[in-house]
Amino acid sequence: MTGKFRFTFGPWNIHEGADSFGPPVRKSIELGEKLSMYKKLGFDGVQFHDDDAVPDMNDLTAQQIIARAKDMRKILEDHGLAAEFVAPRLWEDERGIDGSYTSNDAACREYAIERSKRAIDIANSLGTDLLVLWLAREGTYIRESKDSMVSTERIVYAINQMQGYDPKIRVCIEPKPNEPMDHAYIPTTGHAIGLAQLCADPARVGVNIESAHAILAGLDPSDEMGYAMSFNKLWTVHLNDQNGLKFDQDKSFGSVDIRRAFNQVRILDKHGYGNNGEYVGLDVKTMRTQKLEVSTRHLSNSRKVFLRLLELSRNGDESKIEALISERDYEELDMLIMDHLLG
Ligand code: XUL
Ligand code: MN
Repeated sequence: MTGKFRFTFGPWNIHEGADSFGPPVRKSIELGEKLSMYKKLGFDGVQFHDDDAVPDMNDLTAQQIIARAKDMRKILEDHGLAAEFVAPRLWEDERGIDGSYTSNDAACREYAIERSKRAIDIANSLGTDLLVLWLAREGTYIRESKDSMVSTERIVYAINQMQGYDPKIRVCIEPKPNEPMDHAYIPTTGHAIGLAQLCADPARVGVNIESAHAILAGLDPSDEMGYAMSFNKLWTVHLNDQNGLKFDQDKSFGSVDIRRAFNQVRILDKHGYGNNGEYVGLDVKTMRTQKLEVSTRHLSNSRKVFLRLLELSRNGDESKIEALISERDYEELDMLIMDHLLG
């Protein structure tokens, strides 16, 4: 338990508050202004969608995209920030309506792979080898619309194309069981790690575990993290919280279940997460009710909660814990943890 943690978030985590039922409620903040907030909020790195870094990239040539990404790298350096990863945003384009890599339309599948290659170019230009794939629409609303075996093969094919395009790129799948789709094809960490074994270079496929996504799958995020770490495949995380099985809430870390958050911090710290350069990423959204002036508080709050839980985790009475485990006195262990968390 020695690691020092570095934190990241994506610019989409400072947002205007629009939801499925209502318009934006806060004015947009330009990327440049957002970047100037990172250090003040306690963050060292930026998570990017490809078009966060290079807007309107579908209208640009590959060379123009690389040039603009290099300009962005300079801006990051001026702010003392690093790029953690780039994620191709495939789900907003009309060619992604029925999925991207698993679309039934070959031209749409081809677009998705080409766009992913451009995202790899952006990652290289920004100085990161990490590509996150949130497989947003790779799933179905009705079972009969796609074949799950063919879809699995198509996702593998797409990842193989990326691995062939860049022999260094690491592809990091962010599993999520539903939303926007009824059922997604890669809903859990286990699915992502299983899929890695089918790829051309399994060692370059890992996972990004989002707390809320694991909870939506009915799973415990800390167990998912431990599972991924046992394969050396936890390359980033999206810490947040989620109040039960409903829409993806992206609530501040620990704001629903502090003990569940404690266990995520504990498993990460216990097994040296961060020692190979992994960042602690957040994927949190402020409440729609919040005024502009305080619409970044969820970020600094989540980081603060992580660090306070880290202190609690490191100050735990480990020998007492060990003794209670060996006596199989889990009721007392339960109370020991509760006392520790309640202070
Ligand atoms: C979607 C989600 C995304 C990814 C990045 O639920 O979590 O924000 O993290 O594309
Ligand atoms: Mn996420």
